[in-house]
Amino acid sequence: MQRRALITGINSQDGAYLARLLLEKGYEVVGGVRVGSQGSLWRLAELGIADRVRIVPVELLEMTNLLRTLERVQPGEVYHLAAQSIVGISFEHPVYTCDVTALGTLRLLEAIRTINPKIRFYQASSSEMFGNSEEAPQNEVTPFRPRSPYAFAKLFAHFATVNYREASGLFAVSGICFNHESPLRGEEFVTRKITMAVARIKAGLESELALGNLEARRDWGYAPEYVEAMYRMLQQERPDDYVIATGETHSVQEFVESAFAEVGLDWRNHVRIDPALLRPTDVHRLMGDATKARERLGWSPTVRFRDLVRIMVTADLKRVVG
Ligand code: NDP
Ligand code: GDR
Repeated sequence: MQRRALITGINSQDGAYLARLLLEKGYEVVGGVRVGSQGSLWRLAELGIADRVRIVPVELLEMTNLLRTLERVQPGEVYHLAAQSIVGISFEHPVYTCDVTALGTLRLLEAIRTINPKIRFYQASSSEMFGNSEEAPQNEVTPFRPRSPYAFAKLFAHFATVNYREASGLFAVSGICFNHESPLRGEEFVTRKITMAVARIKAGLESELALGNLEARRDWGYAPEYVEAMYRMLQQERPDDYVIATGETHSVQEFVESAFAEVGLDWRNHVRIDPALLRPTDVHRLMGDATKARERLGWSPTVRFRDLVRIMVTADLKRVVG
């Protein structure tokens, strides 16, 4: 029988790559889009799969909608990617962020327990939960020190997932993913903001890029590889939690330098620091240890930092210049 997966947040970067992966594996893919979504299905269209995904309404703020959707779709697997995922915005909208990202996950877990506790559940947890960790690299047993409403909302969702696994016996896994990027990354996030600006500056359409904290360090991987790990987590015999990361850390400034260098420009002539883009509390340095994923899931990343920058700059140049 054909396997059926429901992806919440099908409009997301990860939703698009995961949908493509699952279609390649022969799944029927059902994608959740929230009511009044501001996004569109452009990412699915760009991957050429928009007409192969069935779209259903998924609104994390609405419990009855989640119950009805699960009842109608009857998925074997739920990949829960939908969230208010923009860290900076979460400081301005902490209650909304927690309603969507923390309580939304709890509503979905509760809906699964009610409709069909056999459904396998993937929670999109985040390296932001580590915050300013004193340990590096961070792995599955590193203590969490969240530094934003987004991070503490994700921490709630993470522990809800763990508890539904332990208390209700759900096959519920939490993938603690470090930053992963691609040409489908939203421009709200720093990497894509940079590569899009580099392309536009190279094309002579603009000359300046305003950024906040250049010193923050992140462990940046390539999104198509990360969705493979999500899939593998749900195919295991037993549910568990996994860190997904490259093990390398680079500063925002290094990303800027590399991206401008790709097109033969000196970043110092174009980048301006805008204090309004600094966060009240930021995470200084993240670097993940994905040993468990390598050993148990057979997962390890191949796209490294320079490759990632090149892939993203090349794609944005093509978009802008043609
Ligand atoms: P995006 O930011 O690209 O997309 C978030 C998705 O959530 C969008 O489809 C959005 O819909 C949807 N959404 C927002 N609010 C609601 C709501 N109330 N009800 C239903 N859907 C809603 O996500 P990414 O692809 O970057 O990430 C996927 C998931 O993984 C997110 O949960 C993110 O927090 C998490 N994560 C991401 C990492 C990364 O580096 N990319 C790393 C670690 C975790 P709309 O289009 O309508 O806005
Ligand atoms: P992050 O990603 O907060 O790690 O969350 P983001 O790209 O937004 O920021 C990374 C670092 O860059 C600094 N920065 C800027 N960030 C943005 N967005 N815009 C700027 O102009 C800018 N200038 C500097 C930030 O201060 C920060 O230190 C992402 C999201 O996908 C989350 O949903 C996910 O959980 C984590 O990655 C892992």
